[in-house]
Amino acid sequence: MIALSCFLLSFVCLAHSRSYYYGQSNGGNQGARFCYGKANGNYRDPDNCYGFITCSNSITYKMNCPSGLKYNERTGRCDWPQNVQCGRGVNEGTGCREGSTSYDECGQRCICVGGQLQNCVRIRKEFTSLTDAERKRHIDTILEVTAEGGIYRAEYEELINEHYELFSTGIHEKRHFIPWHRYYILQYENLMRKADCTFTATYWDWSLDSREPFSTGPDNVWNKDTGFGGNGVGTDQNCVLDGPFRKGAWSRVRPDNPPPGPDCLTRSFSGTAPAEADVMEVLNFDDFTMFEFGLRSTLHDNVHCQIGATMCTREAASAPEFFLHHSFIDKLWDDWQKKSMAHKYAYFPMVQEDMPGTDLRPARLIDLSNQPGGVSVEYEPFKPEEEIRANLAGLSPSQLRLSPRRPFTGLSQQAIRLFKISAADVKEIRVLEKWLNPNVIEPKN
Ligand SMILES: [Cu+2]
Repeated sequence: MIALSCFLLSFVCLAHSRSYYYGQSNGGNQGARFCYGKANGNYRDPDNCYGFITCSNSITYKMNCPSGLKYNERTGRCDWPQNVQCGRGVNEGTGCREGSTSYDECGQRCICVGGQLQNCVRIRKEFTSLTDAERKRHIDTILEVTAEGGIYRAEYEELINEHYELFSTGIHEKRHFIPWHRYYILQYENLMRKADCTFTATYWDWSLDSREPFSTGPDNVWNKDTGFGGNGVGTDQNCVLDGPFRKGAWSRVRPDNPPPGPDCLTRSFSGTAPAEADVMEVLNFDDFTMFEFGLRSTLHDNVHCQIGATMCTREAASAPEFFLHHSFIDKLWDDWQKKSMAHKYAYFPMVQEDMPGTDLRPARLIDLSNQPGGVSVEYEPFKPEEEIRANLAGLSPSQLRLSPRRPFTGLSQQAIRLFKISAADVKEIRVLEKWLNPNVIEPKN
């Protein structure tokens, strides 16, 4: 009722709304100087749809609309929200309760500070925890950005080929592997957000004991209707023939002078991914070198080549599922980092060498809440995974070793060749595999 009468008598109400000088610039280019050189009158607040800025004799006043109304630039008055187009990137948050958690229009989780949404965080979720509508939007954005002839295609190609070019320059070795790929996921996410600012990278937890990693059921990543499509078809060079990235419907990025192989996205599922208990055992290593080695070889390298085909070549990043897999690997680093400050800042501050293809030291990527560009990221825990972890959490290392788990398939020869793993490292990997699971399955190829 108050809002309605205010709407009808907006200028009367405006006289009652809170107003104050802009203090320090709050990160935008406005601030106390917003009104310098401007004619007296009302202006759109670049940071806030629920208010506006009044300039009077070059003095800046920030004004709030009556509760629930937004400032309509066209009429110069506060108006019903449905009549107002609030520009992208504009903070819609005023009206938020001080200290409360709110989401901005790009889906970032923010804190309300002084009527503004601040400390906004991108929340990366497990792909299968998304609703069907969210899955569709996620994949539609990927399709839009990757579309041949689309406005983002050139930038996308450049990003994908970067991984191909840099493949053997250290980005798959201890000193750069996890931070470089953390940065790479961020570049991918930033590109997708140009098409849809609500996009965040999603991860795929392949370790769920309750689910076959390569099933194509409606819950799974590999579903043709709500996911990334299924396995490649052997009689057609392992091309993927269903789902959004199927042959004929989607164009995979190839490098200049591509190595022999089909242009379609290919997959060749084989073996079984490590189980949740195996993942927990790797997370339980407190020594960075052991943790990183287990994460990179037994979890990362292995699953790359279990998806197989495109994902088991230097062109792996051209497979859309590359970012699902790497986001999970990145989440596992984050899980490990959360164990203590010593874990968080382990090893990388000592690497005095820029990451290949960047002018950033690996240490710049350590803090997920302060990524390059001031981006803050969090991985949302995945419920089924959390439950298993909670069940296993109370176990001592020896009890954990005895806890039942699905046997996984060991590292394949293809993976050993792709990642140029030395004979000495292969020996260590075999020991680790046996230690994680005495029933480790011998890989076929
Ligand atoms: Cu890689």
